[in-house]
Amino acid sequence: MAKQDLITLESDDRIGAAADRLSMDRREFLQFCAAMATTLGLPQGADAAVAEAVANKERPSVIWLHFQECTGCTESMLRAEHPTLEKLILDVISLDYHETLFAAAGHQVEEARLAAMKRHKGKYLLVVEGAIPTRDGGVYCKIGGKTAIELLKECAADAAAVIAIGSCASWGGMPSTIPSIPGATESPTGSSGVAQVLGKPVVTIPGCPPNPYNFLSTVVHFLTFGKLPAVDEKGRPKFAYSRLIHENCERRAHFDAGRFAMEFGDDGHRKGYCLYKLGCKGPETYANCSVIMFGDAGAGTWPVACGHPCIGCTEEGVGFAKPIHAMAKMKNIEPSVFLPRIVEEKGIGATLGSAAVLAAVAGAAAGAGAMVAKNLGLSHQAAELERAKQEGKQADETTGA
Ligand code: FSX
Ligand code: SF4
Ligand code: F3S
Repeated sequence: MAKQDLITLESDDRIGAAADRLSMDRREFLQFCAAMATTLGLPQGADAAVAEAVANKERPSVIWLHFQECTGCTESMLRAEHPTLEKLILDVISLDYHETLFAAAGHQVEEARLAAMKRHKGKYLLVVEGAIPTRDGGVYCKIGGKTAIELLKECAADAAAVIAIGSCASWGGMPSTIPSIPGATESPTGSSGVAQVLGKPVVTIPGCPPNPYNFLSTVVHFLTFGKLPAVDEKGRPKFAYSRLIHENCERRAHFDAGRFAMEFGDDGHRKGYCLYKLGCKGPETYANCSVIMFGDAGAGTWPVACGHPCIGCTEEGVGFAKPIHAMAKMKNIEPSVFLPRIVEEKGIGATLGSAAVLAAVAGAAAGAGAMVAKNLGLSHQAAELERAKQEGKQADETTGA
């Protein structure tokens, strides 16, 4: 048998074993690896490298700290499917310390943390969830007699890499909100992000809560390439945070056509019009919610699809800083090339050409693009009819007819 065949067989065995461990069949496992490779924006063929890395039995040790937060980050991870966090914990990473998920408490878990840090010195991943209170020497959050500042510095010293998960750990998030009382310039406890406290950049996965797949993909990148993915100036992985939500939003064609919901529950809101005038921060928020949706709760589940404006939860200076109803600053006014164009002559609907581009990009079945165009055209016609009716009514009232 040729050497090449032996290698293939060996890796086939490993992939089969990894699929078994994750309670998937081979096909599902390879689909999961391909999805991770696509999310990471890796070139064609990289799914094989991802599969090899995930199949590898050498699991990186992870120490997960909790500080000022609501535990929503862990909760959103627990809701992830393909694989579930439970599988991820047991089979892809070795979770050696996690305060929420550990059955043990007190001295036992502190010993587990110290033992894991010693055993995996220089090799473990440190994941931090929650903000760090820095005011008054950090007395507002203590675990095992140590302040959050002390714990963070102690655990970060020998970590291979540090990941700040959630907006709280990324820059302070919700706990860092400045109260609206005269003279207040910071949060009552001085809540800060991991990078601020450590004085060096770390990878951040903001969101309140963050999308579990962005964390999973970051870990898979670490497994595949032995390093964390490329990040922007705020430490956010570029594969997930380099596009504005507004660029790929399903309501974008309505924005371009000037069709807005003006009040919650009004006609435009019920028809799925753009939420900009209700305070949607999609135009100034970098995240991939409009592309990969959120978790696995079902189709179309992300804030805007559910009818709520994006509050900019991934964006420092926007989420928890700007009032929810305040209108967003437009960062990019170029029309999206991925969505059907509403033509200038007062929007009779998307052109078939642009709809075909949409269908091709979305990988939709033949004819889907035309359906999108048709539906947008129909909803526009319905709105125009309604408007004409209202105008007719108003004219009648004015003339007393
Ligand atoms: Fe913060 Fe995560 Fe929001 Fe909550 O823990 S990002 S408050 S979802 O839990 O840190
Ligand atoms: Fe979507 Fe919000 Fe942009 Fe409207 S303003 S298109 S709802 S992201
Ligand atoms: Fe957050 Fe806006 Fe996405 S509120 S979850 S960044 S749509």
